[in-house]
Amino acid sequence: MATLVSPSNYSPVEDAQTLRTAFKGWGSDDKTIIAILGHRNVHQRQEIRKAYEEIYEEDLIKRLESEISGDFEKAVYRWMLEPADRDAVLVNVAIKNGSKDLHVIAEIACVLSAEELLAVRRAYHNRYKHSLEEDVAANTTGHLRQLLVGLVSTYRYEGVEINAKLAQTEASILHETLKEKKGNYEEVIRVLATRSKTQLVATFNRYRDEHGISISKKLLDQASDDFHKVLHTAIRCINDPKKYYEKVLRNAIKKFGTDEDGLSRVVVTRAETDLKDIKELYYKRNSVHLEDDVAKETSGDYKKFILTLLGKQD
Ligand SMILES: [Ca+2]
Repeated sequence: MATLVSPSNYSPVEDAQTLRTAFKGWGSDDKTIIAILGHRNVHQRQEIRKAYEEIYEEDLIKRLESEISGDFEKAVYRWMLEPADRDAVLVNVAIKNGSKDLHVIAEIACVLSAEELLAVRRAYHNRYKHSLEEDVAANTTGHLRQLLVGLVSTYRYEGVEINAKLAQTEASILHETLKEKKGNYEEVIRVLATRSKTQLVATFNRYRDEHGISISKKLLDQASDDFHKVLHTAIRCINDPKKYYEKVLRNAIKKFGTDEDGLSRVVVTRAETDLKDIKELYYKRNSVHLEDDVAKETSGDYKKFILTLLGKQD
């Protein structure tokens, strides 16, 4: 379930006018910006953007970028984009950041449905005039490249059928490869980049039943290089995306100085889908409400905006 609270009654023209007033003069009225944009769903935000452009002949997103700054600006910018376009931006930033962010590419490729991932690839073409696959390939090498290109290029079957025999065979392929640590990576990549998620979850369950440890825990022990880190992320995102996101939030908040990029990414991308469930998982795991931890670790307009997307009523 979503955390976003948006009204059924709203006027894109009035919102555009109120925003324009909030931009007037030196600085901007950030409280008003948050009160409006933090309470509008993806369709409403696009309508406001359109109305604003028609009335003022100015791109609302560009204006926002010039009015606000820092983590607040970054989060609002991402929030204003349509989901596929936003993911294209997130993947592009991750490609540029390289090693420390490659897991974000795997996250987006493995959480999205086949159609959603296809939409991200289209959005990426429009925005960057390259294919996502070629940019990923140009910035990585070896097995890591094969794995990432495989994950972003896939169009997975989404049926619920499970082939138990295949799950058994492929669980042993995973086991053998991870055991050797220099084994048959092509086979592991083939399995992860082509099978349906339902089939893969059956394979991961089979692995756990046979070896008494989940494959993601097993990988954690050896997730020392980029290849294994990306593999770990891919498996966790296919297995249980909400649990994965809970961990991303936990790490972002617990990190000294807070990882605002990680925090914003999860909140902005999940606020309209399953952030409420992720929040509940967070509470179960940490015995603290996510809002309380976020309030403690962030400040200013950024804090207000993130808390608004988390569904906190002012
Ligand atoms: Ca201004």
